Amino acid sequence: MKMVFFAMVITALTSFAPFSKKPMLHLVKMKGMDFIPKELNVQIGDTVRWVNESDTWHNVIAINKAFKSDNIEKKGDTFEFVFSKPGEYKYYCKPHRMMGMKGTVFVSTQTP
Ligand SMILES: [Cu+2]
Repeated sequence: MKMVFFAMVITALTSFAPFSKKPMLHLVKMKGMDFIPKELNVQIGDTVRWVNESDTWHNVIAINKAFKSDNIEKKGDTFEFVFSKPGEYKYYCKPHRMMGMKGTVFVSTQTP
């Protein structure tokens, strides 16, 4: 009897949850003159955190102007962006763009 009750509670909680999945946090390392990984697949509501793991400064600028970081000065400094719209977000690091420091975040809608 107790088991049935708990099963019902869990079912109720699950069906009233606003999201079909929990938002996730994705990390992109800025190392050398590269974003690692260069391409990333996320879902709406997910956060991407860029982490400076080098001894020079970087920044993160979306070509479609969706986001633009300040200078991410030193090792351990980060920049975060929450993706709320689907699409393809190409971005680059301004001082190292010519050296190929570019990346893309692909944002897909949630599957029900
Ligand atoms: Cu850079």
